[in-house]
Amino acid sequence: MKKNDDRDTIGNGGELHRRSPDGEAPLTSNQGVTIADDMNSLRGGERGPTLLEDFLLREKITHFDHERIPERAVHARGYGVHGYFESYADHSDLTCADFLSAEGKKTDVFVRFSTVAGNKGSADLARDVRGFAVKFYTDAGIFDIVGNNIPVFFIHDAIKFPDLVHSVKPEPDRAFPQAQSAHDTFWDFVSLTPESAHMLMWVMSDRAIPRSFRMMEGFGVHTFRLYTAEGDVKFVKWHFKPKLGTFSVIWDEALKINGADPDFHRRDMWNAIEMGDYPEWELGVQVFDQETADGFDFDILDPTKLVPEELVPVTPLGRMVLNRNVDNFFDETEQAAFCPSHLVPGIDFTNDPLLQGRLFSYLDTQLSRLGSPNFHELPINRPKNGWQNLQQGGHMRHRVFKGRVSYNPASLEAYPREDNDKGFNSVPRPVQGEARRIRASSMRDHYTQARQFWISMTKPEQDHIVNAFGFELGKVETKAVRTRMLGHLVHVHQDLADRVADALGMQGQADDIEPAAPTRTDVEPSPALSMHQTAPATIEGRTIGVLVADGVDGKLVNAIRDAIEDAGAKIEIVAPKIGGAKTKGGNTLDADHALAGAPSVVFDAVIVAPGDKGLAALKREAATTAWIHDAFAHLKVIGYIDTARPLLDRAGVEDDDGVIQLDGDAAIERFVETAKQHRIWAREPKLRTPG
Ligand code: HDE
Repeated sequence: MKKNDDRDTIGNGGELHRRSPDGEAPLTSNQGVTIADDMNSLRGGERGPTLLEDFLLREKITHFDHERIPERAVHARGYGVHGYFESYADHSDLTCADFLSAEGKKTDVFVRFSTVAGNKGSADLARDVRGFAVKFYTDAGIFDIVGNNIPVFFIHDAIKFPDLVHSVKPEPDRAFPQAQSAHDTFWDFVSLTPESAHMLMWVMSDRAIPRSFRMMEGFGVHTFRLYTAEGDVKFVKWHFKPKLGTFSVIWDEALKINGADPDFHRRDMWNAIEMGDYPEWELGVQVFDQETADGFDFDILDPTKLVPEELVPVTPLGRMVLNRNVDNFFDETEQAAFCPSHLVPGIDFTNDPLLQGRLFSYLDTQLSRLGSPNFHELPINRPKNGWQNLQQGGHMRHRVFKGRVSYNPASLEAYPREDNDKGFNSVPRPVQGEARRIRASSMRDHYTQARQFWISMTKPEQDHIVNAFGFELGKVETKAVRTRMLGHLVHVHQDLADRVADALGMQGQADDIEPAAPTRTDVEPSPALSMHQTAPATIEGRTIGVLVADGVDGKLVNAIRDAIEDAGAKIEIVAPKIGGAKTKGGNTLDADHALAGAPSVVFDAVIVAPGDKGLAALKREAATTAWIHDAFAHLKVIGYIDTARPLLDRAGVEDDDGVIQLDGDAAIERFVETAKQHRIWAREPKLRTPG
């Protein structure tokens, strides 16, 4: 796929400039003065001092000095892409939101995926929640869903957010660890904040180490309202479901990917879009009314709770396709300003106390980050349907408004007027009660849904949760924090608590913690929460690494390539050197990677198909053994040719359903079919002691 280079605007009517379209434009200063010499500053004498009068030097350096803006306080590391949303139908029975008003109606979107804790330069595969922020440029104004890939959150109340974030960020005295929750302050905070129990289950699960942004669900988290033109109001939860399914990597793999390719997720997204393999999600809502909400045994305003899909299924509304990379990371992604308060008619908030705080926070943070109340004038933030009002002034005003009137009411000249019919109207709702700092008694049960999450997991998913708690708490130096945390896990599920205690070697040391409300033990498992139980059998969007060396059978590689591409995946060739390998027939097979630069962790499944000539050289490399061993340990499907078997033996590979000798077309087909299982879970107990 070739990028569409004919566009002359950045998304929103901002001009898109090639720096010199015909290669002939002169280099100028910011004031348009042509520059004669951009290599030498103005000096008093050949070896003399630089002169202050050199305005060109000062302009260039000053601009450079101010290149950075404050990174986001949270979600600093992120990656943005453009696309569109297409409504499946006229959904006016549910909402009068314009972008959902007709079948096939398309609305441009800009989506930014992010990690939460790490700084802008941190690695992509940190164990963390992923931000999933979508800006819809609707014909009725900007609508932002600023969500996550996990449907619940750590805390009930916005007032705790700075504390949560301070606790997970690098500790203030030592400034480490970076992008990690595995340290004392985080676990100290959450172990003193019982409402975080449910979220901790998700964060300790493999959901927190996604395989790809393309393979993550997105959730609006809070309950919102949709209303129709007739005033019919419903509650909703937003869901984005990825077409490729929801998949994750394994923790040991995540650690190694961070070293091998800290940009793994952003590279994956960039490459998929450049190849025309556009990521897609279905946007849907769980819809329910007040009466249904009243029947739940949790409060729909509580952001630490989800509505199980078995109780209220997701109604599909449309699809979101991401099909264009940004032209400039800073201008678009870095300057994108998402705010949960960006709402359009047809949608409204609820009293979720976390959401209420967010409605203040995001606008405020944009003022500090982008430095001006005019951030909406930046091309990436500008509503595509236009905007006009009576506000004026402020740093970096772009638009020039004419006329005398910047107030309302006015009679001196025409000016933009309110429209009560089409305009945004809040859903009328009673508000009463005493002003008090109080937590709703309906939000006291912290453990029941955490327990439901645990009992909904498959055995390998449970094992990984135990291992993650073991890893994280194992990094906590303060023993009292570990025992306190174990005390909470007892209320989630005794098995979980026992197994984590065992993983830590701290059996019987859980603190006795009095729960605010007892855990309900009658909840049913919710299979929708399990990635394994909902995984589609597919290798679409995946990358298979093929390790080759001189003497490789070119025909075999072509047959492998065809079979894998037919299944919607791609192969990448790994050779001892980047120059590629000589085939049996004497041609050169180009390599995508040199072995030293592409450990098997960056692939979804692997094939070992060296030629006779290169076999000895491969055998000598420790990297070969590590490549194969890791693929095996990460439960990947391994295809190999007969002569490569000694390499597999040396790497400790034992035969199982996922180790396949490629001795013909049928075997290649079997490789593809087996790879669709994603991992060979049955292999895991042989390789890792579940906690
Ligand atoms: Fe955020 N959050 N948040 N958050 N959040 C920010 O806004 C905040 C919360 C989320 O790609 C900040 O522009 C408060 C929940 C995403 O640009 C900041 C509270 C959810 C992004 C902020 C929360 C999110 C942010 C930092 C508790 C999931 C990245 C920079 C009341 C529903 C958006 C910025 C992007 C970013 C505040 C809790 C999602 C500081 C006060 C819950 C995806 O304003």
